[in-house]
Amino acid sequence: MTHPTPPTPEFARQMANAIRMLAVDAVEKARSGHPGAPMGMADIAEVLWNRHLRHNPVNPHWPERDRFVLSNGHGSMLLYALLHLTGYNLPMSELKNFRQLHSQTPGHPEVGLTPGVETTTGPLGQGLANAVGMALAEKLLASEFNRPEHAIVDHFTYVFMGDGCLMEGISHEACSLAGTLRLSKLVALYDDNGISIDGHVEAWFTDDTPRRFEAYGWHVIPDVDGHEPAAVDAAIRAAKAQAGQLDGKPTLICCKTVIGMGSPNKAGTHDVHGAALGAAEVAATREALGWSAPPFEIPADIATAWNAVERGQTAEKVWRLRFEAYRKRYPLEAAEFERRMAGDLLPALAEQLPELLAGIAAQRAALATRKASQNALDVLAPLLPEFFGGSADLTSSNLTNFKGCVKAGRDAWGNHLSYGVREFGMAAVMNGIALHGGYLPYGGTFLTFSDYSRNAIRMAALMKLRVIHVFTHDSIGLGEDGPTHQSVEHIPSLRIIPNLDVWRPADGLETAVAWASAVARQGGPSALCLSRQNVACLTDAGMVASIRRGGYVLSDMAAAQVVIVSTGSELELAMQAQAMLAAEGLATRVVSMPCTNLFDRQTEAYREAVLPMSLPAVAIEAAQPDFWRKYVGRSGVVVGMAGFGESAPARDLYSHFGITAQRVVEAARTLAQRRKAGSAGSAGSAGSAGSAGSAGAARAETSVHETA
Ligand SMILES: Cc1ncc(C[n+]2csc(CCOP(=O)(O)OP(=O)(O)O)c2C)c(N)n1
Repeated sequence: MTHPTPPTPEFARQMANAIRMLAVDAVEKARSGHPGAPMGMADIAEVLWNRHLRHNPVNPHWPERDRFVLSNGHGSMLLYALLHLTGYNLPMSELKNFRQLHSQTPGHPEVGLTPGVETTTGPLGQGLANAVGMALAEKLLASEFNRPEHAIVDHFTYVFMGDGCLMEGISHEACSLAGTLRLSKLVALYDDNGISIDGHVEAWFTDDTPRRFEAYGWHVIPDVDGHEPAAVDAAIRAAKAQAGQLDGKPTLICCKTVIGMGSPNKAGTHDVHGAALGAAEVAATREALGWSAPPFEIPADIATAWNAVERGQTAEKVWRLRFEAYRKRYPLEAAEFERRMAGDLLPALAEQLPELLAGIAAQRAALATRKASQNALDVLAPLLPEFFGGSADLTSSNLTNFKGCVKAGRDAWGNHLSYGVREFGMAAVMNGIALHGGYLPYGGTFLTFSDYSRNAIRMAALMKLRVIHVFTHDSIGLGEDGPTHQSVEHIPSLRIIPNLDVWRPADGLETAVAWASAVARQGGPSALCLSRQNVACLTDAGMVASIRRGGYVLSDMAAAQVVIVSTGSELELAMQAQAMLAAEGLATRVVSMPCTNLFDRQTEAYREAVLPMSLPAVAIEAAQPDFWRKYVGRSGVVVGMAGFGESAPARDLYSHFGITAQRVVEAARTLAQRRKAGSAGSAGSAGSAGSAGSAGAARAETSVHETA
């Protein structure tokens, strides 16, 4: 969508000034925000958005649009100004409402909230990694769906970024991968203004960025004057030319800019990075830019020049014609492309799932849940052509590959990628893939290293992305690798990320249901925490519906006195404890809780039916214990890990740390005795207080039962 007639240099400057003044005035009105980056990048933005970016403001979801990512998300007013000016449904009233409650112009861009925002940015470096994921998705889709003379997928991903994004380690992970994979339709424009929050960056950031990116295998265009539209335009053209080359590379355009360009007294200083200019400086800026329009008013000729609605509609129409020609020739592929971009699942998956799960349940094998996960993948993958799996260099440990999967590489389409040892990069790239559409990304690493990727997991949850994390080696049960690799706090700490479903399945069927639920979940990510070691088979085909509720009664006894709650590899300890207690004459109920987040979304009546307030409870999980207080109460008992693990065989570690059926038995005994004493007391004093009252009395006491 190259603009038919590029504006004159003077008019181009005025178009850029429209961005500058919208940013200045919005930040001034909000008394907070970041005017510096929008003012400094306004000229670059004019060239990219006005002359190159192929987008349709009235259909922000057009699949063939170029993607644009503002990785330096603090410069959000740059994006809001562009969206408003080019004709997205973002009226001036929203710009006036910058950073206010429920506005469409939050402090940092948020996908799903503002039309035209492709990803939520703000945590520096991640937008860049998202862009790598988008460019990867584009490349994969193109090789999967394009046919000779029918290029229905052929668009660019552009990303703006500042010094902050490049200082962040994730930029290394993502850009190194992008270079290796030769993502030649990725174009990064670096706002090289030499300023970050603490001041001039020479004291903390002296990388030779062009050489760094050359070493990654990028095409680098150094020393572009970011205030010289012709130079920026030439650089973008050169970047786009890469796409047509056999050995094309991603492009980095290094633009020298002045932060806060246009502000006579603050340009080039860190004062303009993240604070309103102040009334006097705003007036001086207006004067210096020759901008006489009042705040939030755009002169008609400039507004008209910016408006991209007609061009966008034409571009989409041209593509739709191309797509219809493709449909005529390749009707199945066209339908599949539409389904994939819509994110719908194949109807056959839902139809065949019950039978597939029954087949898995019938196997009744004692397997590590990581292996059960691979088995589930083998079964599900033929019905999920959108699967795009991977691992951060642990494929043979995470078992994220499946029968018939194809290794993705630089020159070849595939549906399983070795991301290399780049956990954070992998997680943020997966977010970019999900945002682009067309694939359902999942990736594996050891659960302990979820800390490396944590902020990208959080961003997936915030963005409501369907991304699946496969976290294996989920406890001391991994054994000899020792405490560096043994998760203790990770499961509970992941559970508290809003909108993340954390599964810790106990056996093959629970693992398969976890996969099916994660795949069907449209509004957020899931994490599957899986064992390295073998676990017993405890469920049967009749339990599928229960497992789907996240928590359920696995084994009940008449007149149960105590509930034993557990997850994952410890569920068999709970079952052993139940048998041992039964032998003593103490009846218990075992509750399996593979996904607490999902259980919490069930009705109160269901939750009460599974975990009655009237019964004392013991929880057992080889993890930090505090999380379980919300289910067992203050008077309940949690058998868990209070500190780090040790290096030893798993069996020795379980007994050393007291993660044993015996501990559960002791705890249950104590609770049952207390309950008995409590109900005798309450019956004596209150007559008909009943079991709920006695449970209340039992829960008033605290019994902490943790391992040393
Ligand atoms: C991961 C992360 N760390 C810290 C911040 C806070 N922060 C916002 S902007 C910024 C400085 C960025 O400098 P630069 O990219 O050069 O932006 P400019 O000053 O050019 O606007 C920092 C540290 C953040 N948003 N994300």
